Amino acid sequence: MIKVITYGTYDLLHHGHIKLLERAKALGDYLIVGVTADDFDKTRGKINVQQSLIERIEAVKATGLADEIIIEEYEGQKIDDIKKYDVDIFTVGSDWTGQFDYLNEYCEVVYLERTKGISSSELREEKRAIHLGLVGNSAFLNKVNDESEYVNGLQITSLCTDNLEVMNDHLKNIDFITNDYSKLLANVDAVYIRSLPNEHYDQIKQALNMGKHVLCESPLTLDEQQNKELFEIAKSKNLILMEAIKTAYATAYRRLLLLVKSGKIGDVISVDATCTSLQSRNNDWPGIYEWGPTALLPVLQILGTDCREFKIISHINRETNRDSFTKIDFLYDHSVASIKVGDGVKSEGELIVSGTKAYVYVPAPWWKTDYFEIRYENQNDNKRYFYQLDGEGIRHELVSFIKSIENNRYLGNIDKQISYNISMIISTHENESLIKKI
Ligand code: C2G
Repeated sequence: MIKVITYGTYDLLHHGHIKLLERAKALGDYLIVGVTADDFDKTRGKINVQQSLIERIEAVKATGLADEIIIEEYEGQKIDDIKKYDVDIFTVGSDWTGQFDYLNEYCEVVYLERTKGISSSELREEKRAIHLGLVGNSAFLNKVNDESEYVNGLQITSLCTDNLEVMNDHLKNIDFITNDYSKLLANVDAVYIRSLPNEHYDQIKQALNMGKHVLCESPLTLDEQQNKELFEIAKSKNLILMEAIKTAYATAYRRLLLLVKSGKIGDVISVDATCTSLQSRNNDWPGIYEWGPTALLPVLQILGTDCREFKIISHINRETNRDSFTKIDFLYDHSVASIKVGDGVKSEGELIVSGTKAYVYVPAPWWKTDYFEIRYENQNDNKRYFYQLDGEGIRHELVSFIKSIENNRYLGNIDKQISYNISMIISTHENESLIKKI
């Protein structure tokens, strides 16, 4: 019996895939199809896959062409599988010609002509792309525009800014540039807002009232009630309002949250997050805006939004009269937390989650990490985790926003309660009588 094996994502199964499977089957007597796992696809840069692994497996099964279906989960698995299943022939489409010649050491390698004129990514693009407008004066918009290139179903068509000189040529060449926010809104399906936090509420509200979906940098508002009001408006209009904190979309950060919540380190007693920088150019806004939401994220996502009390201490820069360093200590029923954020002060940007069995250590810059450790009393038990992160999480955040719009339901990684809490804590910082100054 000649055993053949082939692999693929098989997203939105189409006739190109089926013709490949038919010809693969014809090469032997028994066909094994390896369908790629979501994580493996992400690791190899396929971040726009529309269907779940189960849906993709079911679609391949329904063709009746596969005698066996396995899941491809890691780099190099093909060699393991060829040995494990005693495979005679490995085959794949000609778009991969040469990429798998190394498998000749284990079995025959056959590249089958790829079917022209059809691909999963074209099918994903076929749905009219969502037209996104960028709003703000920060050079960060250049990064968002560049990251959008990796996202199927999204097209950045417009820019609303008063600061064109910080935008790169790529951004300067988009279809529509204005400094009139209403004109931009008339031109797009959705907006990404990275303006000053005290502008967010009005800009989000105006966008929602014009029927536009909103992705806005955190804090969404400087007032908890306004935050709740905006989510109510979005809900009533069946629109997506999503808070942008790119860390929430970094795979390593997501995985460490899941491990902590699964009890891997025992009961969590303390969460300590530090984020600092010297290079922020926003000298006209409080330092806590720069890093506060990011540093708050693990505290609120691990310990919750119902702390008993919290205390804010800020170092005020006498020249700029703005906070260059803020420490917030939290007291929960059975745990504590502390964040240190500096915009004008440098410190070690690490995240430590302390537990009764072990602790999570994320080295600086933890907020865009691809790596973390779980450390035990006996160092031999320490475990290290690595999850590739391309684009600091921005492209994954954009994919999540687009998928939420396409599926007409919120699929983001930051729940509303967290968003409310960030606004509440930041607004407390605004109230000078409630904070201590050094
Ligand atoms: N294919 C084809 N014609 C197309 C599209 C795809 O012959 N128009 C083939 C691909 O060459 C591949 C299989 O169908 O052999 C599945 O394609 P994808 O789902 O796009 O997956 P891909 O990432 O190309 O799979 O490690 C090997 C990869 O997993 C191959």
